[in-house]
Amino acid sequence: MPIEAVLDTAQKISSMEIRGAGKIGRAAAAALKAAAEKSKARDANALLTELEEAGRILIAARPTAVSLPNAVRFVLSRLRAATSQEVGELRKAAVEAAGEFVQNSLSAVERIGEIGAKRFSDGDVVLTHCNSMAVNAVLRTAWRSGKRFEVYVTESRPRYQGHITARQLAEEGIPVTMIVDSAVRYIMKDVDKVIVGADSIAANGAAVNKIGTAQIALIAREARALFFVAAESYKFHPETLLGSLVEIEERDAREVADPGEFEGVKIRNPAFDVTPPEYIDLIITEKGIIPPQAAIMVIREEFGWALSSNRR
Ligand code: RUB
Repeated sequence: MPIEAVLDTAQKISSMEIRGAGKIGRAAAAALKAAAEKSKARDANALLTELEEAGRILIAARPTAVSLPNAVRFVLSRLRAATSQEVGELRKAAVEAAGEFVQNSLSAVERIGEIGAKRFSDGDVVLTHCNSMAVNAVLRTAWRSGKRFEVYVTESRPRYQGHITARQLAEEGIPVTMIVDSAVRYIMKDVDKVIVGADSIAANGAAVNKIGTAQIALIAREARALFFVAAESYKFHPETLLGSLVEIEERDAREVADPGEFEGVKIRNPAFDVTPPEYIDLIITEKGIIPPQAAIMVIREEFGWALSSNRR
């Protein structure tokens, strides 16, 4: 029986109380840790079965951010690889793996901040979309290192995650201007660099991120502004190497408008879109800066073990 912490985390992920790909992955790892700690399983098999069930519940909470299944995979693979069949040992392995995922993930965000900050200069006009911890780490690190630039932030309808970004950057002292999403092309002539986060990076280097990202990339290309994606390596999607497509979440229409006020009108609410690699100048990962074409190498390096066996 899945424990409270797992159901609670899954609910918070699907309602977006916990949101943003990195946070979703860390929350899933923390929920597995709680599940392992509180489990009453008497043998190793029973514990593994319980945690696999918990993993399935967590993964089903939201479909697009691969950080979620990658976090679950990280913890469960450690259990499956454990040589000991002693339940206490296995529980310990799960708790340690979950803690490690969270720690690695937070360090990756900081490292992306350090690496990405070098790509920003005094006088830059930057634009970002939605709310990404990786992007904020880059801009924060650049600002704290003394670089002076300004940032345009889109509102990011329908959930207005841009409001969060605008407040966070303003708190840091960075000059911020907020615009409606549809003002991007009007503003782009003044913008030097666009930086966004990612929920998934496909094997061909395409970046899946908040709805609207792909059209911002198109506009940036037209205006010859650089387009950067900041993404930890657990945002790279292993199954895309084997032909799977990244599932794009369609959320409740009521996030867009009250359907009751629009009789005879269908309302759609796709939450993410896909920016093709041709529109991406570089991807900033914690391992370094790569062109989108190198995504396949990251996937092979990070997840080759999972792809070449059935220990997923
Ligand atoms: C959030 C979003 C973010 C990425 C990266 O979408 O698209 O750009 O998740 O964020 P939502 P981070 O608000 O629907 O979850 O860098 O924090 O992982």
